[in-house]
Amino acid sequence: MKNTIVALATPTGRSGIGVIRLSGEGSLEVLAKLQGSNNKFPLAPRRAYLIQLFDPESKDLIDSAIVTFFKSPNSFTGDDVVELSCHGSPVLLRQIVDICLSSGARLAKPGEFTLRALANGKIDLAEAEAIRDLIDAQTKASARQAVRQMRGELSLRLQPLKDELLDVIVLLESSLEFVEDDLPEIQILRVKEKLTAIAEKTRELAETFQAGKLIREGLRVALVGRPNVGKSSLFNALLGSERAIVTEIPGTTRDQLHESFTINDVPVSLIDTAGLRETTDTVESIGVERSRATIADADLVIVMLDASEQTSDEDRQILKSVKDLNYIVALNKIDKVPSTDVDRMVAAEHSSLGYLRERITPISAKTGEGLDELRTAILDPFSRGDISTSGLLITDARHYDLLIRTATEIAQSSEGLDQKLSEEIVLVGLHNALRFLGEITGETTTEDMLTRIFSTFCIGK
Ligand SMILES: Nc1nc2c(ncn2[C@@H]2O[C@H](COP(=O)(O)OP(=O)(O)OP(=O)(O)O)[C@@H](O)[C@H]2O)c(=O)[nH]1
Ligand SMILES: [Mg+2]
Repeated sequence: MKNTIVALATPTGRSGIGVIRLSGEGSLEVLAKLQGSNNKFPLAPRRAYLIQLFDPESKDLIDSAIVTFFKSPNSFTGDDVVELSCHGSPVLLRQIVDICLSSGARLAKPGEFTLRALANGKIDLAEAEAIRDLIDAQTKASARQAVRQMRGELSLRLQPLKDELLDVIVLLESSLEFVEDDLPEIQILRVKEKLTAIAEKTRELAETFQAGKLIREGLRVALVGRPNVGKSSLFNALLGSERAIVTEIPGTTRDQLHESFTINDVPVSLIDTAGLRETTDTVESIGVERSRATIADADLVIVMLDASEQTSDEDRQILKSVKDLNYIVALNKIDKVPSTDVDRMVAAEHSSLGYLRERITPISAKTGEGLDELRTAILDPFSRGDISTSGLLITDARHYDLLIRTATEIAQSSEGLDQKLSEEIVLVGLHNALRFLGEITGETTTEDMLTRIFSTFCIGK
């Protein structure tokens, strides 16, 4: 019984139904306590029953719930599992969880249901992480990636790499054991070829992390510029709602506004900042100070200039302050000036500041002109022009790191063969590589590592 865990599987708060999940050998016993004297029939696994739940102390009826029993090992965790779909009242759900606790279950730790599934061999580590990622996904694209990984696609992709690596290891090991002399040159060449191919495939998979990270974590983009250039107008235009206050008075935005939207499946968190200028107004100056901090934190800064006015010292000051950061320039209000002037201005800015022409995007926050180009320009520095989100992507920094380490170990081993290092030394690197690949799926993951990974789960998963 001590190993029976319970948790609310749905979010706290009022809802139509709230699901409480029990896992462990005592799950049915806990359920029996909730049924009280009505506990007459044995539950057949995987069938839904409408069951009345009672407070074991007062014997009061507290709810009617739909109850499903999953018999070990045919459950998510591999244990006996009972799921109670109760009415979604926070008070009621709390009461039922409390009854489960006083009936011998204990509260599940974060991710403990998934950890049990892992421990019982129902899923591997990459699949467990995918469950977390699916639940945390912010966009359809990242949910799609998580589902692919959850269904074992990543593990499947890694298997042939592991098999091929193991082949090479076996070959080298046996030559150590049985061959008197060194491996013949022709065989060394074959081994090297194989290693190069494995390293290349590993690196290829690792490189999808660039797109994977983008769709999972998204970008923090800060809008800056001197007062009144139209930052809040652009903020609203990109969001498609009148979220920020826009007026012709400079210094309108004093506090920061954050909103999120997506560009090509990439979640973008956009921050409208107070205009950057020296000011004696206390409130505005705090806003300006915050803007500076936000800029330092952003993945990308959009510096906005006003095409209907001469570029001022203030503009230059702002451009100077971002010169070491990742930034693009939006030249706003082009609806107010003839297009030849816009071209002239872009060319002038380009030559005077020496930044790339592609970094200046002429737009009108008012008419919407140039906004598509701006969206492209926002992703450009991160995607090198091309992100394909259709294949399987590496979305987890842990996996990326392990793949890169695998590829590096293999490359070094292959060089070792060139330098005629002994097979023993070469083998050390290859064994490391195999271990790194194993860590992705959890075959060779240490207890510490598991604890760290599962601390990123929340309770009830
Ligand atoms: N014609 C034209 N007017 C614009 C455009 N974008 C903004 N404006 C006007 O410029 C003025 C300032 O716009 P805001 O969006 O409030 O400017 P801001 O940069 O947020 O200003 P602060 O918050 O004061 O720093 C408003 O009157 C807007 O209507 C544009 O593309 N074309
Ligand atoms: Mg504003």
